[in-house]
Amino acid sequence: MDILKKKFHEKSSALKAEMKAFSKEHANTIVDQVKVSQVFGGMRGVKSMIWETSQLDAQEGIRFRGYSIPELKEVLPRTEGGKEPLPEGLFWLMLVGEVPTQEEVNWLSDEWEKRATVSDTVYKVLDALPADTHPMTQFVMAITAMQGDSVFAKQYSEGMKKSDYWDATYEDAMNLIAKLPHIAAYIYRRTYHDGKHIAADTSLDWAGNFAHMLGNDDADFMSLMRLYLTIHADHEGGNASAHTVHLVNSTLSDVYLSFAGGMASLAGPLHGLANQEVIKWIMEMTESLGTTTPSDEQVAKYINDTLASGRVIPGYGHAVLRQPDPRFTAQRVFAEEYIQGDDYVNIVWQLFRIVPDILGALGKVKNPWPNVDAHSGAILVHYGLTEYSFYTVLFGVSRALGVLANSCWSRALGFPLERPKSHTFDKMKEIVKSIG
Ligand code: HAX
Repeated sequence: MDILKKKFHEKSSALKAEMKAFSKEHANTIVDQVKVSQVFGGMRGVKSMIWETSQLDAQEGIRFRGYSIPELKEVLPRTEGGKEPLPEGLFWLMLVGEVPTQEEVNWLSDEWEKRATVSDTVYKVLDALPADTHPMTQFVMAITAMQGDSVFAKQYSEGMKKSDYWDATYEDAMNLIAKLPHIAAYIYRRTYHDGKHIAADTSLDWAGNFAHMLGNDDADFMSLMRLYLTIHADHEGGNASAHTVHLVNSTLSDVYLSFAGGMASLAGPLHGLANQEVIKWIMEMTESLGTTTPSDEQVAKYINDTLASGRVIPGYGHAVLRQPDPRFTAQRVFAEEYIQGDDYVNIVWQLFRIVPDILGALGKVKNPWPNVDAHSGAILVHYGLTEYSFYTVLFGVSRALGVLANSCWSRALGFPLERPKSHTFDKMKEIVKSIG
């Protein structure tokens, strides 16, 4: 058994026993009450799930196993001389709740490299698609096409015991994470670079090699990828992509099918697709204004025109957060350190000064502040990754770390099939009337 799997087994076995006793002892304790507004309002805030790897606070933002993003940047291992954390370290932290050593992170980089071979059939599936197929559609199809490799599905069909589910899920999660950068880079190169693929550089870490296979060996771009793939990894369990993976996986669908479902969810413009929408909207603005250095008045008018046309301002607002997203701030800090005098980056900061007051004045937007997607596009464009239809795939590669660590936990803890209750409107009226 490998070192991470052994550690995970020890930790999860102990927690399973503790949770079992806790949920038995407190089975009837009420932790939440659901209002009609929540039933009709997308279940906002309903407490109904255990998610060990991260916790979101409306004011403070995300903490991964108790660590904020600035703290992660301090404690997680980096490459030699590097300033950004390695996503391998975050996966280790999320999976076993301990900050790994440099040696452990190096082991994980090597382990993922060993598991990274993607079968030719998957590439053939991608090659059969029209080149203009949206990269997220390609991503979902490639992940689904890999499902035949699932250790869980194979062992289940051979009569696997419940107590072994965690083990097969761990194997699938590790294999899938290892392969994702290869799949994503393949999609990028076939879609935008005439299928001129770039072989992996096995001396690099997971994110560094991803940057290399995308076609950018710039040291700062590699640093960006390490930060990007760390901060997008997890945002507790209720967000649409994480919750989709959790729901699908609760039926004992393996992680390939579950993760494909989650990626379909991430591909929506109210969720992960917002990262492409933000830069698209900014580029449309600069084009329509005829300048990449617009005045505050011009920007404010463009924002108001967007709202008047019945559209949302992409990159702003959040279902849980009520402050600027620390993932936005982390990208801003990166841009301040690495990038000078970039018009698109400056527009992102200009929007940060202007949008919140305008959204706040509408009186209905609960969070007028920027979310994670408000910043990423401008930085990617700075490093030459201008093909914004690809941006949500980058988000998806990162999101695998959190949601697949959670799939391991769900199977180790023996979580049941998820099945909330729905009602017809008539039934809901009846319930409300009976309560009075
Ligand atoms: N621009 C204009 N109107 C907005 C808005 C925005 N950025 N954010 C919220 N609103 C509107 C809502 O559309 C809603 O209007 P109606 O009552 O007319 O339907 C009203 O304000 C109340 O919404 P809310 O309670 O503040 O927000 P929700 O929890 O319902 O929705 C969203 C949260 C993120 C979906 C929303 O803020 C939004 O559409 N933002 C723009 C898209 C975006 O950036 N999405 C990415 C979110 C982060 C993420 O998941 N990244 O992957």
